[in-house]
This record gives sequence, C-alpha cells and structure tokens, in this order.
Amino acid sequence: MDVAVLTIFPEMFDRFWTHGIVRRAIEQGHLNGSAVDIRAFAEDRHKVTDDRPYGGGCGMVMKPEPLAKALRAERERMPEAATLLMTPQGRPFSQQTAAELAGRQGLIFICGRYEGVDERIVQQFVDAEISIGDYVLTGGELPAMVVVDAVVRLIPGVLGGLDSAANDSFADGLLEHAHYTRPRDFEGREVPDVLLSGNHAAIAQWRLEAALVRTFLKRPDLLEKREFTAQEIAILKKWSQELENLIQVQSACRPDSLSGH
Ligand code: 9D3
Repeated sequence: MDVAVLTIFPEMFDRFWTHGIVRRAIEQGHLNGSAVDIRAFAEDRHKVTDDRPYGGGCGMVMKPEPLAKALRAERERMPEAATLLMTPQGRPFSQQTAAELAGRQGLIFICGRYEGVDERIVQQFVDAEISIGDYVLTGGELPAMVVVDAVVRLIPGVLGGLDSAANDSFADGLLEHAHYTRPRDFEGREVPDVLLSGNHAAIAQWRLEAALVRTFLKRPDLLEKREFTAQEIAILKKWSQELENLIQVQSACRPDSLSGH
C-alpha cells in the first residue's frame, strides 16, 4: 500500500515510519509511506500556506493552491489512491473503517492545521472526511498516524501468525481476556491455575468467559450490538443460574425467610 501524508509538519512522521510494525511493513515491502511538505508547493517567496478567512473572524485557513499542487503531484504518482481529510467534522474512525481502508491500493491524507482547509479543496479532491473522536486536537497529524497505524496492521502479511488481525478483540466485538506471563507468583498475586493446566479446551473456555465478563463490566455497549454464539449463550445461562442460586441461598439465610418476604 502507498501512503502519502500531506502536512506542514512532515518531521512529525520521521519517528513514526521507523518503529515497530509500521517499520517492518515498510521493510517487507507491504507499505511505502511518506510525509509530503505542503509548504514545498507554495510558490511565493515566504512559502505561505495559510491566509485570513473571508468574512472575517479569528484564526487562519489553509490556502487552496499549495494543497492542490501537492494533491495533484501525489495523485499522479498513485492514481488509485483515496484522498482522506483528517478533520473534527469527519466520520468517526472505527475498526470497520480501518478494514475498509486496508483494501485500498493507496491513501493520501490531508492533515489540517489552523481552523481547517479551504472548502473548495474538500469539494474537488476529498473522498472521505475522518475524525478520530470527539475531542479537540491542534491538527490532523496525530489522527493520520492513528489511522495509518490501524490500517497497516490489517494489510495481509504485515502481522505474522503471532498476533493475527483475525484474533483482534474488536474484530469479533469482545474485549480481550486478561494476559499473564512469568513469574507465576508476582508479589503475592498468582496466575489463574487453568492457564498452567495444559488443558487447551479448558483454557479456551476460560478465555472466552474472561472476555465476556470483562466486556460486560467495562463495555456493556459492545454486547448490545452483538450476536452471541451458542457457546457464549451457554456461558451467560450458566452465570444466570449461578446468580439465581446465590439469591436463593441469601434469602434462605435471612432471619425472616419463613415469613413470606
Ligand atoms: C478552534 C478551532 N475549532 C473550533 C472548535 C475547530 C477546530 C479546527 C481544527 C478544532 C480542531 C482542529 C484540529 N483538529 C484536527 O485537525 C483533527 C481532529 C481533532 O481535533 N479531533 C479528532 N479528530 C481529528 S482529525 C483532525
């Protein structure tokens, strides 16, 4: 996949391309990433990329001409690419959006700064507007890194068998179970016995239960959107039965349990 990020701060990406999975994807030829300096496409002596808004008001707007020049250059280099504008007004980014973008041959990101980009750039060039969430940042560079990071690991071949994207918790709508490594006893806290049992069926069952209970406690909204498997329904029924039993035992032990309350 070809990725070009149009920005007035290309140096922000220098460390991004050279670490972890992103770096490996580049080394293995799955990703060709570059940050393009919008300022290099400004034609005036001072390389100006912003200007005052028509109609007045505070703040500045990104000028259309340097952006259009940069976009045309990148589109010529990668004609199949989708052009994405990072903006607080965009569609909320999700794992599903990441999966859609991972199927593209190329992506061109426009990182806004100041109050935003001239609207005619949006009309003429942009295929989709993306936000990474409802909070205010100072520009689109970190959001573009977030999107590239989430997309790159979904490109076939980028993740080995070790941590396959198919096993992602968000791919099946549950949070992940807790993880443990050595030592078995860390400052008095022990690893659950079942994980040391070597019983793979029991371990798989524990992991599913742990994922379900964690999702129920931390992100109940994820369960509402989701279709349970038969195995999960069996687990939920078992909990329901255990809670019923607990209530029965409790009420049977109360001093007034024979008085009909
Ligand atoms: C003072 C300016 N704002 C009025 C509330 C508008 C505004 C413009 C530009 C606010 C933030 C920004 C810079 N942010 C981004 O470019 C951005 C962003 C974000 O702030 N939050 C979540 N996702 C994104 S994607 C791009």
